Amino acid sequence: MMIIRRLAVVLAAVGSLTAANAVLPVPAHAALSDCAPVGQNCFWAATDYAGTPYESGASGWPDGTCITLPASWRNVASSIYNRTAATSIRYYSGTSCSGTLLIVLFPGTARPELTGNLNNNIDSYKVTTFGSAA
Ligand SMILES: [Ca+2]
Repeated sequence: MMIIRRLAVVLAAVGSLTAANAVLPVPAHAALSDCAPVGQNCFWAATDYAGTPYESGASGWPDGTCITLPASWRNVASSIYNRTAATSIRYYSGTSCSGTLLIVLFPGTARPELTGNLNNNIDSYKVTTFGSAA
């Protein structure tokens, strides 16, 4: 009986530790740094940059270069990050930059939560030197 009581006390302590951990604030955008190195265009399947990003090249490519995501990353992204210093990125709903232009991210900008027709819809993207009309 004593053992059961002690076990109950231990379990209660563990439970309160778990509860305490659960209420700790999660730093906002902590996982943006997972998109590395600088110059990448990153995609996460979850919102708030949670999990492992898919990293794809972006900076230094000729204006208008279009990249179709690998099949396993099409219609998947729920958060994105343009981690470049001077490249705008246009995201499209279809492969080969077809379909709808969903969103444009300027250099160094990100979206923690894609909503509406942006969510789970990106198939390809096009890079443009920031400020270029291309
Ligand atoms: Ca799509």
